[in-house]
Amino acid sequence: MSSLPSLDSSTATHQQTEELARHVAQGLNRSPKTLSSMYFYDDEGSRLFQQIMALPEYYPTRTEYQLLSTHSTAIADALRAADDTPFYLIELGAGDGLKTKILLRYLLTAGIDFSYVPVDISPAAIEGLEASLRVELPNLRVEPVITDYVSALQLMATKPGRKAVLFLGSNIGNFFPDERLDFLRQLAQPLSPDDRLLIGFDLQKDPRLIRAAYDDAQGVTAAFNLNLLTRLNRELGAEFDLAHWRHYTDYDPLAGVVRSFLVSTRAQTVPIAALDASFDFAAWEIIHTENSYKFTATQIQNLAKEAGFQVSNFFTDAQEYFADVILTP
Ligand code: AVI
Repeated sequence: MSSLPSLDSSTATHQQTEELARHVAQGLNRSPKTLSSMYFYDDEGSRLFQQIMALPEYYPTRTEYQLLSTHSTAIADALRAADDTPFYLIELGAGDGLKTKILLRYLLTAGIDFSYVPVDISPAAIEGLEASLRVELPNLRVEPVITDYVSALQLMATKPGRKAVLFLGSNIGNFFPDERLDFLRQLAQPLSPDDRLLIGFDLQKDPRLIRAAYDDAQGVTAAFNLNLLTRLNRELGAEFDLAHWRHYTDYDPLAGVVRSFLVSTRAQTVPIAALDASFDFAAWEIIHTENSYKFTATQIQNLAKEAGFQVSNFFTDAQEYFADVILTP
């Protein structure tokens, strides 16, 4: 099997900085001001997210881990081809691959012929994952790609052969509803009827439990949110003074979404050198930085249908906190 084309990291970095600058200029000129959670994941943000996933309040990761452990045989069997055609197991937003290793181990032990293609925007995350796979699963064929989801989708279209795509961890919840549908439709395009898509969805549950997961007692989620400003300071020459910004989050059970904000604790003006501009913030003005949508089973069914998929398997945990759903184009 051929490798995916590798990206030149210096070009990618330059392009990414320009994209970031464009995004920040747009977002901070809106009302209310916004910045996309896509930019949380520099190396420090990815490191903080690893810590979030181990927090007592952050139930999604351990729930999905248990779910995948419990149903590993059924899930792996639903992902592989009935006639055992070799396939690419492509993971969007692979991170540390902790949960995926459950499936990888099962597929390797069963002697299934596949290559693992982890895709992540963070070079450090991919390097760490590759290093751990070399030690833990030395026989696994790995073809890592450092890029964002959109480029990954374009790369995927160039891949011949059968594909099983993983999109775990409720990353789908971070899209706005229209972007989510658009993304799933784009994802459906390069897939053939024999391919599979496994998506993780965080389910609607006790609002207090959801809220706590995004406002942990140790303040790791706050550091994760505030790190976005540190990134803008470093990459765009911004002058955010973190002493005057706060993390705030809330769950809206009507809309089924956790919204996270950075709150300006006083009136301030922040210069951003790369934009040759300054931005004014009133006292207690917010920057909306993240949406984390939570779903019902019916919403998942409807979304899949609208995007051109059928739900072929719906796996959930005993408490019905989380669902891993296998979709067929
Ligand atoms: C990556 N994503 C699914 C996480 C979530 O739960 O929305 C990101 C996160 N933000 C705050 N905590 C975790």
